[in-house]
Amino acid sequence: MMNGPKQRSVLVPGEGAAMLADAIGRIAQPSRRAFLKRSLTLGGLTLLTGCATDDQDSIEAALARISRFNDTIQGLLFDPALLAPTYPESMITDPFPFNAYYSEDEVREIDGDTWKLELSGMLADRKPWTLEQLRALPQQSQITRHICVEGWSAIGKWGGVQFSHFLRLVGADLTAKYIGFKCGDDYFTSIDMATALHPQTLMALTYNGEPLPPRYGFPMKLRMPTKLGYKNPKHIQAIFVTNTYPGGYWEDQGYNWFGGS
Ligand SMILES: Nc1nc2c(c(=O)[nH]1)N[C@H]1C(S)=C(S)[C@@H](COP(=O)(O)O)O[C@H]1N2
Ligand SMILES: [Mo]
Repeated sequence: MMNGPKQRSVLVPGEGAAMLADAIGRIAQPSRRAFLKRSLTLGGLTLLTGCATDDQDSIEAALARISRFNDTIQGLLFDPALLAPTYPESMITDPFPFNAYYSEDEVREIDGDTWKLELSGMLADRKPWTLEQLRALPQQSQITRHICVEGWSAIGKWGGVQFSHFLRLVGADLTAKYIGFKCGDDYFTSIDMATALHPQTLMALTYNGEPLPPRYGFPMKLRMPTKLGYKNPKHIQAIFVTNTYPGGYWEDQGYNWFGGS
Protein backbone atom coordinates (compact mmCIF):
# COMPACT_ATOMS: atom_id res chain seq x y z
CA MET A 1 0.00 0.00 0.00
CA MET A 2 1.16 3.58 0.44
CA ASN A 3 4.00 4.89 2.58
CA GLY A 4 4.55 6.44 6.00
CA PRO A 5 2.00 6.30 8.79
CA LYS A 6 -0.64 4.78 6.54
CA GLN A 7 1.27 1.52 6.50
CA ARG A 8 1.38 1.42 10.27
CA SER A 9 -2.37 1.96 10.55
CA VAL A 10 -3.00 -1.13 8.39
CA LEU A 11 -0.73 -3.36 10.44
CA VAL A 12 -3.00 -3.55 13.47
CA PRO A 13 -6.10 -4.61 11.52
CA GLY A 14 -3.89 -7.06 9.59
CA GLU A 15 -2.89 -8.76 12.82
CA GLY A 16 -6.53 -8.72 13.87
CA ALA A 17 -7.50 -10.44 10.63
CA ALA A 18 -4.81 -13.10 11.14
CA MET A 19 -6.09 -13.71 14.65
CA LEU A 20 -9.63 -14.09 13.34
CA ALA A 21 -8.49 -16.42 10.57
CA ASP A 22 -6.76 -18.54 13.19
CA ALA A 23 -9.88 -18.57 15.37
CA ILE A 24 -12.03 -19.55 12.40
CA GLY A 25 -9.63 -22.39 11.55
CA ARG A 26 -10.26 -23.83 15.01
CA ILE A 27 -14.04 -24.07 14.47
CA ALA A 28 -14.90 -27.67 13.79
CA GLN A 29 -18.23 -27.30 11.94
CA PRO A 30 -17.50 -26.79 8.19
CA SER A 31 -20.68 -24.79 7.39
CA ARG A 32 -19.99 -22.38 10.24
CA ARG A 33 -16.38 -22.05 9.12
CA ALA A 34 -17.45 -21.19 5.56
CA PHE A 35 -19.88 -18.58 6.84
CA LEU A 36 -17.19 -16.95 8.96
CA LYS A 37 -14.71 -16.95 6.08
CA ARG A 38 -17.25 -15.02 3.95
CA SER A 39 -17.76 -12.55 6.82
CA LEU A 40 -14.00 -12.19 7.19
CA THR A 41 -13.78 -11.10 3.54
CA LEU A 42 -16.36 -8.43 4.32
CA GLY A 43 -14.16 -7.43 7.27
CA GLY A 44 -11.24 -7.20 4.85
CA LEU A 45 -13.16 -4.73 2.68
CA THR A 46 -13.80 -2.65 5.77
CA LEU A 47 -10.06 -2.62 6.42
CA LEU A 48 -9.37 -1.36 2.91
CA THR A 49 -11.86 1.46 3.37
CA GLY A 50 -10.12 2.28 6.63
CA CYS A 51 -6.66 2.69 5.13
CA ALA A 52 -7.72 4.52 1.96
CA THR A 53 -7.68 7.75 3.90
CA ASP A 54 -5.50 9.64 6.37
CA ASP A 55 -8.49 10.72 8.37
CA GLN A 56 -8.07 9.56 11.98
CA ASP A 57 -11.85 9.38 12.45
CA SER A 58 -12.38 6.91 9.66
CA ILE A 59 -9.46 4.78 10.87
CA GLU A 60 -11.08 4.73 14.28
CA ALA A 61 -14.45 3.93 12.73
CA ALA A 62 -12.83 1.04 10.85
CA LEU A 63 -11.21 -0.23 14.05
CA ALA A 64 -14.56 0.03 15.84
CA ARG A 65 -16.15 -2.06 13.09
CA ILE A 66 -13.38 -4.64 13.48
CA SER A 67 -13.98 -4.64 17.24
CA ARG A 68 -17.72 -5.24 16.69
CA PHE A 69 -16.84 -7.99 14.19
CA ASN A 70 -14.54 -9.43 16.84
CA ASP A 71 -17.55 -9.41 19.24
CA THR A 72 -19.37 -11.68 16.77
CA ILE A 73 -16.44 -14.10 16.63
CA GLN A 74 -16.06 -14.14 20.42
CA GLY A 75 -19.80 -14.77 20.69
CA LEU A 76 -19.53 -17.72 18.30
CA LEU A 77 -16.49 -19.15 20.08
CA PHE A 78 -18.02 -18.74 23.56
CA ASP A 79 -18.78 -22.14 25.05
CA PRO A 80 -21.71 -21.79 27.47
CA ALA A 81 -20.73 -25.02 29.24
CA LEU A 82 -17.02 -24.26 29.72
CA LEU A 83 -16.30 -23.23 33.30
CA ALA A 84 -13.69 -20.63 34.27
CA PRO A 85 -11.00 -21.93 36.68
CA THR A 86 -11.78 -21.84 40.41
CA TYR A 87 -9.23 -21.63 43.24
CA PRO A 88 -8.77 -22.69 46.88
CA GLU A 89 -9.44 -20.18 49.71
CA SER A 90 -5.67 -20.02 50.34
CA MET A 91 -5.16 -18.32 46.97
CA ILE A 92 -7.53 -15.39 47.58
CA THR A 93 -5.75 -12.05 46.99
CA ASP A 94 -5.69 -10.02 50.20
CA PRO A 95 -6.39 -7.17 50.05
CA PHE A 96 -8.42 -7.49 46.87
CA PRO A 97 -7.80 -4.41 44.67
CA PHE A 98 -10.33 -1.62 44.24
CA ASN A 99 -10.88 -0.14 40.79
CA ALA A 100 -13.32 2.33 39.26
CA TYR A 101 -13.25 5.33 36.93
CA TYR A 102 -12.75 7.45 40.10
CA SER A 103 -10.61 7.08 43.21
CA GLU A 104 -11.51 5.04 46.30
CA ASP A 105 -12.41 8.11 48.42
CA GLU A 106 -15.24 8.82 45.95
CA VAL A 107 -16.91 5.41 46.32
CA ARG A 108 -20.71 5.68 46.28
CA GLU A 109 -22.46 4.93 49.57
CA ILE A 110 -25.76 3.32 48.63
CA ASP A 111 -28.49 2.81 51.25
CA GLY A 112 -29.36 -0.90 51.22
CA ASP A 113 -32.66 -0.31 53.06
CA THR A 114 -34.15 1.91 50.36
CA TRP A 115 -32.31 0.45 47.36
CA LYS A 116 -34.44 -1.36 44.81
CA LEU A 117 -33.29 -3.22 41.73
CA GLU A 118 -35.30 -1.91 38.77
CA LEU A 119 -36.17 -4.17 35.82
CA SER A 120 -37.26 -3.16 32.35
CA GLY A 121 -37.40 -4.26 28.72
CA MET A 122 -38.13 -7.76 27.46
CA LEU A 123 -39.24 -9.49 30.65
CA ALA A 124 -42.60 -10.54 32.07
CA ASP A 125 -42.37 -9.40 35.70
CA ARG A 126 -40.99 -5.87 36.07
CA LYS A 127 -41.59 -5.47 39.78
CA PRO A 128 -38.52 -4.02 41.56
CA TRP A 129 -36.53 -6.21 43.97
CA THR A 130 -35.34 -5.33 47.46
CA LEU A 131 -32.04 -6.54 48.85
CA GLU A 132 -33.91 -8.71 51.34
CA GLN A 133 -35.81 -10.43 48.53
CA LEU A 134 -32.60 -11.12 46.62
CA ARG A 135 -30.97 -12.53 49.77
CA ALA A 136 -33.92 -14.93 50.15
CA LEU A 137 -33.19 -16.56 46.76
CA PRO A 138 -30.90 -19.63 46.52
CA GLN A 139 -27.26 -18.52 46.90
CA GLN A 140 -24.01 -19.95 45.58
CA SER A 141 -20.40 -18.85 45.79
CA GLN A 142 -17.27 -18.94 43.68
CA ILE A 143 -13.54 -18.30 44.09
CA THR A 144 -12.41 -17.00 40.72
CA ARG A 145 -9.90 -14.70 39.07
CA HIS A 146 -10.80 -11.14 38.09
CA ILE A 147 -8.69 -9.78 35.23
CA CYS A 148 -8.47 -6.01 34.64
CA VAL A 149 -7.18 -4.63 31.34
CA GLU A 150 -5.14 -2.11 33.33
CA GLY A 151 -2.66 -4.90 33.96
CA TRP A 152 -3.60 -6.64 37.19
CA SER A 153 -5.54 -9.74 38.15
CA ALA A 154 -6.70 -10.99 41.53
CA ILE A 155 -8.53 -13.93 43.03
CA GLY A 156 -11.63 -13.25 45.11
CA LYS A 157 -14.65 -14.98 46.61
CA TRP A 158 -18.13 -13.78 45.69
CA GLY A 159 -21.52 -15.15 46.71
CA GLY A 160 -25.00 -14.50 45.40
CA VAL A 161 -27.77 -15.54 43.05
CA GLN A 162 -27.10 -17.37 39.81
CA PHE A 163 -28.13 -14.81 37.17
CA SER A 164 -29.77 -17.46 34.93
CA HIS A 165 -32.00 -18.44 37.86
CA PHE A 166 -33.05 -14.83 38.38
CA LEU A 167 -33.66 -14.19 34.67
CA ARG A 168 -35.95 -17.22 34.46
CA LEU A 169 -37.72 -16.18 37.65
CA VAL A 170 -38.64 -12.76 36.24
CA GLY A 171 -39.61 -14.22 32.88
CA ALA A 172 -36.85 -12.57 30.85
CA ASP A 173 -37.00 -13.21 27.12
CA LEU A 174 -33.98 -15.51 26.85
CA THR A 175 -33.90 -15.07 23.06
CA ALA A 176 -33.06 -11.36 23.43
CA LYS A 177 -29.54 -10.31 22.43
CA TYR A 178 -28.44 -8.07 25.28
CA ILE A 179 -28.75 -7.43 28.98
CA GLY A 180 -27.89 -3.89 30.04
CA PHE A 181 -26.88 -2.60 33.49
CA LYS A 182 -27.17 0.91 34.94
CA CYS A 183 -25.12 1.59 38.04
CA GLY A 184 -25.39 3.93 41.03
CA ASP A 185 -22.24 5.79 39.93
CA ASP A 186 -23.16 6.54 36.28
CA TYR A 187 -21.26 3.49 35.10
CA PHE A 188 -23.08 1.28 32.62
CA THR A 189 -22.35 -1.82 30.58
CA SER A 190 -24.08 -4.63 28.75
CA ILE A 191 -23.51 -8.31 28.02
CA ASP A 192 -24.60 -11.03 25.60
CA MET A 193 -27.40 -13.43 26.58
CA ALA A 194 -25.12 -16.52 26.42
CA THR A 195 -22.85 -15.05 29.11
CA ALA A 196 -25.85 -13.93 31.17
CA LEU A 197 -26.99 -17.57 31.24
CA HIS A 198 -23.50 -19.00 31.97
CA PRO A 199 -23.57 -21.03 35.23
CA GLN A 200 -20.81 -18.90 36.82
CA THR A 201 -22.52 -15.56 36.15
CA LEU A 202 -23.61 -14.35 39.61
CA MET A 203 -25.61 -11.46 40.99
CA ALA A 204 -23.04 -11.04 43.74
CA LEU A 205 -24.32 -9.87 47.13
CA THR A 206 -21.30 -10.88 49.22
CA TYR A 207 -17.52 -10.66 49.14
CA ASN A 208 -15.61 -13.16 51.34
CA GLY A 209 -18.88 -14.19 52.96
CA GLU A 210 -19.75 -10.62 54.09
CA PRO A 211 -22.21 -8.21 52.47
CA LEU A 212 -20.43 -6.61 49.50
CA PRO A 213 -18.48 -3.63 50.90
CA PRO A 214 -19.15 -0.27 49.14
CA ARG A 215 -15.82 -0.35 47.26
CA TYR A 216 -16.65 -3.72 45.68
CA GLY A 217 -20.11 -2.60 44.54
CA PHE A 218 -22.69 -2.65 47.38
CA PRO A 219 -25.45 -3.67 47.27
CA MET A 220 -25.03 -5.84 44.19
CA LYS A 221 -22.63 -6.42 41.33
CA LEU A 222 -22.57 -8.83 38.44
CA ARG A 223 -19.67 -11.25 38.75
CA MET A 224 -18.57 -13.04 35.58
CA PRO A 225 -15.28 -14.97 35.63
CA THR A 226 -15.64 -15.38 31.85
CA LYS A 227 -15.35 -11.63 31.26
CA LEU A 228 -12.77 -8.89 31.85
CA GLY A 229 -13.10 -6.60 34.88
CA TYR A 230 -14.82 -3.67 33.13
CA LYS A 231 -17.70 -5.96 32.08
CA ASN A 232 -18.50 -6.68 35.78
CA PRO A 233 -20.78 -3.79 36.86
CA LYS A 234 -20.79 -2.75 40.54
CA HIS A 235 -23.60 -0.86 42.39
CA ILE A 236 -26.25 -2.14 39.96
CA GLN A 237 -29.47 -0.06 40.05
CA ALA A 238 -31.27 -1.26 36.95
CA ILE A 239 -31.24 -4.23 34.59
CA PHE A 240 -32.86 -4.21 31.16
CA VAL A 241 -33.31 -6.86 28.48
CA THR A 242 -33.13 -5.62 24.90
CA ASN A 243 -32.29 -6.29 21.25
CA THR A 244 -30.86 -2.78 20.84
CA TYR A 245 -27.09 -2.60 21.37
CA PRO A 246 -26.61 -0.74 24.69
CA GLY A 247 -22.77 -0.25 24.68
CA GLY A 248 -21.04 0.68 27.91
CA TYR A 249 -18.94 3.26 29.76
CA TRP A 250 -15.56 1.96 28.53
CA GLU A 251 -16.95 0.15 25.50
CA ASP A 252 -18.17 3.47 24.05
CA GLN A 253 -14.59 4.74 24.40
CA GLY A 254 -13.10 1.90 22.37
CA TYR A 255 -12.85 -1.10 24.72
CA ASN A 256 -13.99 -4.28 23.03
CA TRP A 257 -17.66 -4.93 23.83
CA PHE A 258 -17.64 -8.73 24.29
CA GLY A 259 -14.64 -8.42 26.63
CA GLY A 260 -14.11 -12.15 27.21
CA SER A 261 -11.30 -13.22 29.53
N1 LIG B 1 -20.21 0.75 38.82
C1 LIG B 1 -18.97 0.49 38.38
N2 LIG B 1 -18.64 -0.77 38.09
C2 LIG B 1 -17.39 -1.05 37.67
C3 LIG B 1 -16.41 -0.03 37.49
C4 LIG B 1 -16.81 1.31 37.81
O1 LIG B 1 -16.03 2.28 37.69
N3 LIG B 1 -18.08 1.52 38.26
N4 LIG B 1 -15.14 -0.36 37.06
C5 LIG B 1 -14.93 -1.67 36.42
C6 LIG B 1 -13.54 -2.09 36.35
S1 LIG B 1 -12.58 -1.43 35.10
C7 LIG B 1 -13.02 -3.06 37.18
S2 LIG B 1 -11.46 -3.67 37.00
C8 LIG B 1 -13.83 -3.63 38.29
C9 LIG B 1 -13.11 -3.46 39.63
O2 LIG B 1 -13.81 -4.12 40.64
P1 LIG B 1 -13.24 -4.16 42.12
O3 LIG B 1 -13.21 -2.73 42.64
O4 LIG B 1 -14.17 -5.02 42.87
O5 LIG B 1 -11.85 -4.72 42.02
O6 LIG B 1 -15.11 -3.02 38.38
C10 LIG B 1 -15.73 -2.76 37.15
N5 LIG B 1 -17.08 -2.35 37.40
MO1 LIG C 1 -10.77 -2.87 34.93
